[in-house]
Amino acid sequence: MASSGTIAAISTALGHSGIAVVRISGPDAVFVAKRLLVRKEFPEAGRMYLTSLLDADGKMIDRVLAVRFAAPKSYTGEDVVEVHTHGGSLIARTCLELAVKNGARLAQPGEFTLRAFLNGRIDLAQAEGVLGVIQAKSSEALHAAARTLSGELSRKVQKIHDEILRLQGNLEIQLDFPEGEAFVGDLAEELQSVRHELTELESRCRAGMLLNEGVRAVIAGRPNAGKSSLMNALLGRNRAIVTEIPGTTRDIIEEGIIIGGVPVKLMDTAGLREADDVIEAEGVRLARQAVSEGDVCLYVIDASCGLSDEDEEYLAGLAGKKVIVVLNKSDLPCKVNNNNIPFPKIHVSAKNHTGLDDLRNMLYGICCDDSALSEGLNVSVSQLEEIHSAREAVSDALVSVSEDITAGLLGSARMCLLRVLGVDAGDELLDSMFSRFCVGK
Ligand SMILES: Nc1nc2c(ncn2[C@@H]2O[C@H](COP(=O)(O)OP(=O)(O)OP(=O)(O)O)[C@@H](O)[C@H]2O)c(=O)[nH]1
Ligand SMILES: [Mg+2]
Repeated sequence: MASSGTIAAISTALGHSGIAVVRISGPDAVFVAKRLLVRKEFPEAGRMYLTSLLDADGKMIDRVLAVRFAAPKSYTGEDVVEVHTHGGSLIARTCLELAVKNGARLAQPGEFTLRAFLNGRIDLAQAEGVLGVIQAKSSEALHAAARTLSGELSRKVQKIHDEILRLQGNLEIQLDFPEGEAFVGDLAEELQSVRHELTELESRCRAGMLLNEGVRAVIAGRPNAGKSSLMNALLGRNRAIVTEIPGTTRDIIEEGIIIGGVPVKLMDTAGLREADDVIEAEGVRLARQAVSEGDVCLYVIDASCGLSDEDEEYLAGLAGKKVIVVLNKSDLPCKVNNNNIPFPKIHVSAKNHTGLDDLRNMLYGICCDDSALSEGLNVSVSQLEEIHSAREAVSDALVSVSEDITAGLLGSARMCLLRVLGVDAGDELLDSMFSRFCVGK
């Protein structure tokens, strides 16, 4: 993923707003900016100057603030000029067009952050933190991303890497000079401590992943059990249609809620039954698919009718999955014998909104309770896989039968950790990483 020349983009969201920021970065950033602005000099880097933005005919179109950051002390590590126009997509777009007319080119998604990485301002772990901060859906997720952005993950990874390097170095000296001094310290003990650090790091990263990705909770059950009513009650608004006619919901309806900082995607589905109607039958197929792909199933039963044979049959097919059986309509007399149900169960009334807090707590306990949540670190899926592989390699090293195999395993553990930081990252990895960013970041 090569990146050269001077790039420009609108770094704020388009639309009516107080201000909009157009960012220009690269060797000609100052030259380009001078062509658009009345002010022709920026004597002091990092200082904002009030000036005017001129259109192609030299007519003033906005009063703006401009600031220059001199390489290497800028976000990208290059010369950067930011022009802060008044909000409104036309002004910002015109400013961007003028920058392009005067020598800049439009930036690709994430290209400013890519340059920050290529110029050594941040490593790949921190770049993931940048993305995490932008995309955070809860304050817990924001804290996890900020920890990664500030370099906490990078420092931890680097420290473990250096420890492994030292152990590998000692082992290799021993292999090369067997008659020399024996290994200083207990290798097994040191490897166990490294594995412990990697285990702890992996669980913090998994917690960070949970805060970002969240869980998919699929609401399923027989027609008329009250699935859509439960969806609406959990959301606190009437999103899904509720009627007394069985087979009301056809398509899957998705909405997000946050429980304890973890985003939970609720999915209301069509009632499970043998349907003659083609549309309903398709809805039932989608419902079954959603349950099998979801992280947890909230299986709703109309407790005032009792547990049907179909319910029992369906629940039996869910063995091994995370399931909460929601005994709905608890405002009416209950006809369910609780002993027949092989999953955690809870009484609620979607109509009267009772039992919902207990349901949320149970959902959190089953899917989101992670002691590392408050220490979560933001990572990408591939970075988490690398940390996991590093841990596996160290575990294998602990039981390896020969010293050169141990040294080789420690070498691969180190490579995994270096890839988390983006050392020697190839174009493919950088492409997949930075294409997830928005334009202007
Ligand atoms: N008494 C009582 N009635 C409820 C409760 N929850 C839902 N109902 C009623 O049960 C009927 C069906 O509710 P829905 O939420 O549409 O049921 P559903 O499971 O989504 O049904 P389908 O979409 O047809 O599969 C409606 O008449 C609701 O008012 C409850 O807690 N108590
Ligand atoms: Mg429904």
